[in-house]
Amino acid sequence: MANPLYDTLFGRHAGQTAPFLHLSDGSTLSYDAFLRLTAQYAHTFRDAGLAPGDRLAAQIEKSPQALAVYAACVQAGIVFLPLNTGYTADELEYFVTDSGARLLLCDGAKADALAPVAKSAKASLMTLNADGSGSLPDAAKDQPETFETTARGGDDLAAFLYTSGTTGRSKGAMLTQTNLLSNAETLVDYWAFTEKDVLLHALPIFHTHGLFVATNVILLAGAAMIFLPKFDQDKVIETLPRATTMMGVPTFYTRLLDDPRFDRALTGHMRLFISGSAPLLAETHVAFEERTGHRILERYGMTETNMNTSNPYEGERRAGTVGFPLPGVELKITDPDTGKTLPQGEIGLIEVRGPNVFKGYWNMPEKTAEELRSDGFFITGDLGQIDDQGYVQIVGRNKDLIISGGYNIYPKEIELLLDEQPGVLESAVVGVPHPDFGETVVGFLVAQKGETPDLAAIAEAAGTSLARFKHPRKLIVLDELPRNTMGKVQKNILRAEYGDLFKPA
Ligand code: MCA
Ligand code: AMP
Repeated sequence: MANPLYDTLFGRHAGQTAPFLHLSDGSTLSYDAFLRLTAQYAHTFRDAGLAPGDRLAAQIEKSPQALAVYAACVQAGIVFLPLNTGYTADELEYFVTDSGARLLLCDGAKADALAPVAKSAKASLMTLNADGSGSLPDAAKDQPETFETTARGGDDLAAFLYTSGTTGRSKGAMLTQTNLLSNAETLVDYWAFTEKDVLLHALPIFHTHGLFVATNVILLAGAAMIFLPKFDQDKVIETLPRATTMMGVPTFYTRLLDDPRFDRALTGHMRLFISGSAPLLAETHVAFEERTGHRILERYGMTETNMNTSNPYEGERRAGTVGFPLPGVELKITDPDTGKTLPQGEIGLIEVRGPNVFKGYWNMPEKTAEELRSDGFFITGDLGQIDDQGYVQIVGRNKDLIISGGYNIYPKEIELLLDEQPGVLESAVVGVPHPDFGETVVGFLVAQKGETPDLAAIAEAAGTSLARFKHPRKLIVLDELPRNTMGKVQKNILRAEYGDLFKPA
């Protein structure tokens, strides 16, 4: 095939009038209409000077047009780099510069703020608004509705997704056509998706979960999506009767369980609920089954690897586990110090190998070598064990990471900002349990001698440089940080001591 990812996910739907997207305003977009728009965008990008292999960075709201940008990149061989819509201009500058993006696509409302970012990165700037208007659609509207698909191989890059590092800079995970396609093929099969499915899609489309897991699976199955701009409880409950399946982060399911309208009658027709991106508490799994009769299917993945494991579709879905390694994915538990495989049942680092595992970090050969072994095994940084029946359980993380509502937050990034604030000597950022987000961010500060840090000013400083979801939900001044004899801050003590901060009364 000339371009395996495009041909398999998109191209083969050409001419199909079956619905691809059901939209919030009640309208429907067919596969054919979507692909015609895709071709127009592909022409526009090519006319803007983007060649195969160039990067296109996009910080755009979720819309059918935004999905067509992804499809157009695949069709024209451009590497798609989607960015969280919550990122500030400060955060964006790094991604655009580091990736060497040739084009930055943003919402019109952000164009003024991002023009200097594009300029300093020598990228051109185009806009695409949530309602489908903007300079991209203007330039695309008279373009031809077919495009000669650019030839690509399985090893060519399809996307960059940035993932933060425990220390230092974010890393651009390079994902190939084969990474994405092999995982979509496995998941369609494993979760029994067919063209009859209608997926309720309320996830953002700038991460693996909403873009590659949800969207690629639907495209490959030739199914349809109810495409909501975001997770809106009322809209989810209103549209659920027309869906057959839903994918979400645990926060989606805890929010739905808090709603009395979410009951057996509303969900009885559903085929499957899938959860991932963050741990689903066993109690949520149990409460969900009691309420609806459905057992949520939990799976486990990463930006660098797509999906690695899944509970079975037919067999027992076991609460508190992420199921079995997917077909084609090898998984082993290793000793964090020696790298040796541990006996079954012991806790160690989860390592995975397979066609799903990324190619490496963009321009970071040392980081790549630290995490991706020469034999192809990727060291996930998650701690886990395998039970006697083969179910994988994630028991912790060997990386300093907070997952809030499915978004990853690296404490180091926030600590660096807090440390710079007037009156602050040092800081430690930890995640504590949160009833809605699973975990949330708390910042601990030690004042410089004789100083009283202005907490309101610090919160404001966080506001201008960090995306809202990373902001500490509480700042607490301590006399000193707990440290072990080696001088290392003992975050586990802070987590234990302040674990009840957000516990419902
Ligand atoms: C929004 N806010 C958040 C978060 N989301 N704060 C902390 N953590 C969050 N995740 C902020 C909002 O800006 C707002 O700020 C306030 O919190 C509450 O707003 P709310 O309306 O409740 O937020 P929301 O719009 O409902 O968003 C919550 C959400 C959303 C629906 C859980 O975060 C979401 O869709 N998360 C999914 C993330 C995801 O797709 N992750 C997959 C990563 P203010 O109070 O100032 O108004 S891919 C991955 O992890 C791997 C590969 C995998 O395995 O899938
Ligand atoms: P990211 O790099 O943003 O894609 O986040 C990947 C991380 O999310 C993994 O390394 C895990 O720590 C976490 N994760 C994903 N799915 C699950 C799950 N089902 N249970 C627990 N943690 C998960």
